[in-house]
Parts: sequence; structure tokens; C-alpha cells
Amino acid sequence: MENNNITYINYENGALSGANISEGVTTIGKMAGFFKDEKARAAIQPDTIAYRVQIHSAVTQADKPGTLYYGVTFLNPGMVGNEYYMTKGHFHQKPTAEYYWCIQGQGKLLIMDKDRNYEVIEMSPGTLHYIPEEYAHRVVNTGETPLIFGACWPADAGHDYQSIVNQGFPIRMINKNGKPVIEATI
Ligand code: S6P
Ligand code: ZN
Repeated sequence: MENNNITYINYENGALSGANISEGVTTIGKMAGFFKDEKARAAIQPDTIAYRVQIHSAVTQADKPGTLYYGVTFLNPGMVGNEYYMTKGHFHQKPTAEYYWCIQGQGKLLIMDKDRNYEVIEMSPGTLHYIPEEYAHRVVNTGETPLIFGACWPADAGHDYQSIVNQGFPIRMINKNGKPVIEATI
């Protein structure tokens, strides 16, 4: 029996239900400029879902310092050309850290600082990731099932996607002979 004021987490798949949840959908059509092969991206049905994010918000004023959001991302498996589906990735506008943790699936967390120093970190069920402030973060699904991960971050962090559109990450995850490999961005 669900109580109307309570939010529930499904511990199997991370899904949220109940109170104070909103959902955002990112389609391949909304990801122009993020993948290497723009032609391949444009050839995919634009309403194909790359990922969904459920956010739990108990915050009444979004930019109030000290408050938090909790989210869960469902990143579908798929390819754009030979590049795996991924999140857009962003810097936080205000230097604030974030926790990610992997619930289901297989993939990579890419982090990058302002000087473009980067790390590629394995994500599999149960891995916990502390993303330091001033690091951009992106998740790539290198598996064949949805990659589901939780997140918690300051509600006043703000999101800078434009730097990623302009400069991208220094590397991409591509499928080579059935295996994920790192490719330097030219
Ligand atoms: C928010 C947090 C996540 C992402 C989500 C989608 O700070 O990092 O909830 O918003 O994983 O990724 P992106 O890069 O499209 O926001
Ligand atoms: Zn973030």
C-alpha cells in the first residue's frame, strides 16, 4: 500500500515512485553535436530515447544553497555509428561535487577537469563514484542492457552543457570488434 506523501525507491532497478518526482527525457533528436558521427545521429528516429532521468525534489527554491536533489538515470543501450549511447555530460556551474552509483548495467564514467585532464572509470552494479567539484561528468553505456545509476548533487549546482558542446571530452568510447575502446577526440 503506497502512502501519498512517501517516495519509494525500487532497489532492483532504482526506479522512483510516489511523491515529489519529475521526469526528463533526452532523445537522440536532442543530442545534435554530442556524437562524432553527426550523419549517423541524424539518421536515427529523432524521438528515440537515449536516456530518462527521474528526479526527486523536496526543494522549494532551486537555487537555495545547502539543498540537494536525488536522481536516477536510465541510459539505454545503443550506438550512434560506432559510438555508444551516452549522457550529454556537463560541468556544474557552481563548483560542487556529486555522487554517482551504479545500480544496473555496464559502462564508463568519464570525468574531465578544466585543463582537460580526464579519467575513465568502470561502472558496474554496486560501484560508487565521487565526482569532485570542477569536473565535468558523462556516462557511457557499453553494455547491452540499460545502464541505471543514481545521483545526488546540490540543488544550486547549475548545469553547463555549452562547454561540452563547444569542446567535447578528450576521448570517446567506441565499439571496436565488439569491445569498448577509448578513442582520442581529434
Ligand atoms: C545532475 C546529474 C545527473 C545527470 C543525468 C543526465 O547533476 O549529473 O542527474 O543530469 O545523468 O546527464 P546530463 O549530462 O544530460 O545532465
Ligand atoms: Zn552533475
